[in-house]
Amino acid sequence: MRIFHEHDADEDGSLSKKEFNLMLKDDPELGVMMREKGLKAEYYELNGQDSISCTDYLLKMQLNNRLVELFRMIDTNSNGTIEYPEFTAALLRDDALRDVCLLNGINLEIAAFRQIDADNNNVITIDEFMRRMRLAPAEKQISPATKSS
Ligand SMILES: [Ca+2]
Ligand SMILES: [Ca+2]
Repeated sequence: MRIFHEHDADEDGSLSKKEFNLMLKDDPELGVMMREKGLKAEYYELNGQDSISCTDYLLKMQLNNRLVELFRMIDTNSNGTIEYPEFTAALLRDDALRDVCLLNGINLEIAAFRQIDADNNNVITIDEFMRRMRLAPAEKQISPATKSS
């Protein structure tokens, strides 16, 4: 990830928000690549971090790869959005979506679809999906037993 290091002015292995945005500006293709992986600069900002390390960034790209794969798997008619029937079908079909929902604190008992469909227009876009899903199985397993409340 050479471009990452090129923008790491103080060479501490991480980029500040400013450096990160400069990197995106300097390399529009990187932005396109991130976009393809459902990763927007805003997601990085939403982390509330002051800087991001190269490792973290690559991990995030990987995590997003998995989420984008999942999104495409749910979107069975490949129109780029998840409609309600696709969502319910995916929940019934296999555990992947169920696991991801539970991992991200989505209550499957109460209108799970609406919890992801942020603007309530009855379709889930990749943006809404990525904003809501911060964790993917195998990246970080949260044991339900650790939550006491
Ligand atoms: Ca669809
Ligand atoms: Ca929506």
